[in-house]
Amino acid sequence: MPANNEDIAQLFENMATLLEMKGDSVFKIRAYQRAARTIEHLSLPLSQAVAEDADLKKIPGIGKAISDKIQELLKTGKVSAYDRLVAELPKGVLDLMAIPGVGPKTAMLLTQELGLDSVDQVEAAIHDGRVAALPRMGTKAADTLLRHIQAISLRGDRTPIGDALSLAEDVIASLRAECPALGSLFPAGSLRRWEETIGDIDLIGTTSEPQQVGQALASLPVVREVLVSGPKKTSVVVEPGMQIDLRIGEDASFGAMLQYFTGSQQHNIRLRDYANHLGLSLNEYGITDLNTGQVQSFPDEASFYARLGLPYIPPELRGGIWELEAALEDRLPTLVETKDLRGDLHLHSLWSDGKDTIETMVEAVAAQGYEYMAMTDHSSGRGIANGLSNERLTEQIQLLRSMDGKYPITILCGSEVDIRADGTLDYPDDLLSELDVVVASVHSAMGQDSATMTRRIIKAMHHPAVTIIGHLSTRLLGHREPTEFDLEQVLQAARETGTALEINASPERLDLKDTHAYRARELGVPLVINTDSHHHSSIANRRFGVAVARRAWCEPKHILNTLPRDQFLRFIHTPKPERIKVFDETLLQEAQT
Ligand code: DGT
Ligand code: CA
Ligand code: CA
Ligand code: ZN
Repeated sequence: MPANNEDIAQLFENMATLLEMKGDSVFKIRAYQRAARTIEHLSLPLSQAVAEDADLKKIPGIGKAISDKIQELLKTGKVSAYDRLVAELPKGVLDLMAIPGVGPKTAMLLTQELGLDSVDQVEAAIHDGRVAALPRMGTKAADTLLRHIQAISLRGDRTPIGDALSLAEDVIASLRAECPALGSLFPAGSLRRWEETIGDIDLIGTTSEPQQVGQALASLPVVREVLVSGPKKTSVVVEPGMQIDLRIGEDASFGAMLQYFTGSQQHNIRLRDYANHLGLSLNEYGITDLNTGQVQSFPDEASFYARLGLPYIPPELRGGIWELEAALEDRLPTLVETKDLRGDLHLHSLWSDGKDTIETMVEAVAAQGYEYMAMTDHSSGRGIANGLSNERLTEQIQLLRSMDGKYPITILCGSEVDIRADGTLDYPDDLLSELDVVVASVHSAMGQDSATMTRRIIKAMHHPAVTIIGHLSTRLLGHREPTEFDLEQVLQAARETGTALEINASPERLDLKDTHAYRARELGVPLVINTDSHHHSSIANRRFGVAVARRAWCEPKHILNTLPRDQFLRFIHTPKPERIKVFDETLLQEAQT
C-alpha cells in the first residue's frame, strides 16, 4: 500500500518537530508545517497525483524540496532526510510532545537527562521527584506537567460534531436564560467551521457583565471542573469530558475576535502573512496599520475581511489551503444552503427499522417545504431487521401510489437495497424497475479488501435501477472505520454510469466525508444530501449534510436534490447513463443565468 495523505502529512509534521528540536531555521520548520496542513486537507490522493506525473509544486504550500520528498516516499517507501533526523535524536522524543505544553525543548530535556521515552514514564518520574529536580524545571513546572498529563485522559478524544453541537447549543441556551446582559454569543473554532470532530468548544460573546456570564458557565450542572476563570476567559470541562472555552469581548471589535478564534490556525497564518505584505498586522482586537500604529476595530467579520480587500470567506472554507487564493481571484463559490434543498431521498418508516409511520414521515418532510421525497425502507437482506420482502415491498408501493396526490409533496417509491457481497442487489430486477428511486448501500461484508469492495460498488452502479449509492464508506464516526475502496475508481464509475452519491447527513455517519465530496464535485459526480431519517425529528440533521457539502465547496448546482421537482423527475426518468446529461444541463443553465 502506498502512503496515504494522512501518513505523508504526519511525516512532515514530525519532520518540522525534529528540525525544531535541532534548532533549525524557522522558515524551514514553518514550510514543513504548512505542507503538512495542506496535505492533510487535500482531496486528491498524492499517490495518484504522483502516479499521473502531476506537478506537485502547483499545490500552494508545496515547493521543490517537499515535492521531491513526497516522490521519494511514494517511490521508495521512505525519506532519507527524515530517517537521518530520527537517528540523530533520542528515542521517544516525539511521543512526549503529545503532552500539551511540552515543546521540543522540554521533550529533549526529559529524554536526554532522564532517558524517558513514554508519557507513562514521565508521569512516574514526576511522582518520584526526578522531573522537578531537572535544571529549569522545579516543583511548580512539574506539577503543571502532571495536570496536563492527567487532562489528556480526562478529556479523552475528539468528539463527533453532532454531540459537540448539541452540547454547545444547550450551553448557549442556558447562558441566555441566566444572563439577560448577554449580547452576541456564537460558537467559533472547529465547531463553526463544521469540522467532523471537535477538540474543544470555543464560544465567543459580548456582554456588559463579563463576570456574571463566566460565573454562569462555571456553575452549570454539567461542569465537572473549572480550568480558568477570569473576566475575559472562562474554561471548563463538562460531562462527558469536553472542554469549553468562553471568551468575552467588546461589541465594537467583535468581528476581529470572532474571526481570530474561528481559525483555522492555518487560515489565520496565511491571512496574517498576506496582511503583513499590505503593511497591516492582525490580532483578536483588530487590524493595526504598521506605519502609523493605529488599530482599527471591526464589529463584524465582513468589514474585517473587507479591510484586507477580500470578500467574506465562509467559515467552512477556512481550511487554509485554497480559500485565500480563491478570494483574491474572486472565485469563491456561492455555497449551497439548507434552504436550497427541495427533497429528501432516503427515509425509513415503521415498515422496516424506522420509528414513525409513513404518514408521520410524509407530513414531517412536507412541513420542511420540500417538493418531493422518497420512502426507502430496507430490503430483506442480511444485517437489517425487518427488511421488506418482495411481497411487502409490492404492498408498500401500492400504498405509496395511493397516498401520492393527497399531500402537498410528491411521494416517490423507493428502497434502500442491500448491495450483497458480490455486488448483486437484494430484489429481482422486475421489482426494482417499479421503483422511482433506489438507494443501494453496503450493510454487510464490510471487511472486504479494497479491490473486492471497489468491484462490488461499481457493479451496483452499473445496475440500471440504482439511482444513488448510500453512505459509501459505511463508517460510524468514532465507532466503525470506513471500508476500504479505491475512491478514484468509484467516482469515475459514478460519473460514467450517471449514479449519484449520497452525502448522508446523519451526524453519526457524515458519509461521503468532506474531502471525498470535494473530489466527487471536481469530477462532476451528482451529489445528494439525504438525512437517512429513522424518526421524523431527524430531518433536522440535514444541516450536517449541508455543512459537508459546503466544506466540499459545493454550490446548489452540484447537489441533485436542489433541483426543482420537474427537473428532478426528468433526471430519474431518463435512463442511465444518459441521465448524467440532465444533470450537466442544469449545471450549464445555472452557469448561464
Ligand atoms: P479543535 O478545538 O482542535 O477542534 O480545533 P480549533 O480550530 O477549534 O482550535 P482551538 O480550539 O485550539 O483554537 C480555536 C481557534 O483559535 C483556532 O482555530 C485558531 C485560533 N487561534 C489563533 N491563534 C492561535 C494559536 O496560537 N494557537 C491556537 N491553538 N489557536 C489559535
Ligand atoms: Ca476548539
Ligand atoms: Ca479552544
Ligand atoms: Zn438508510
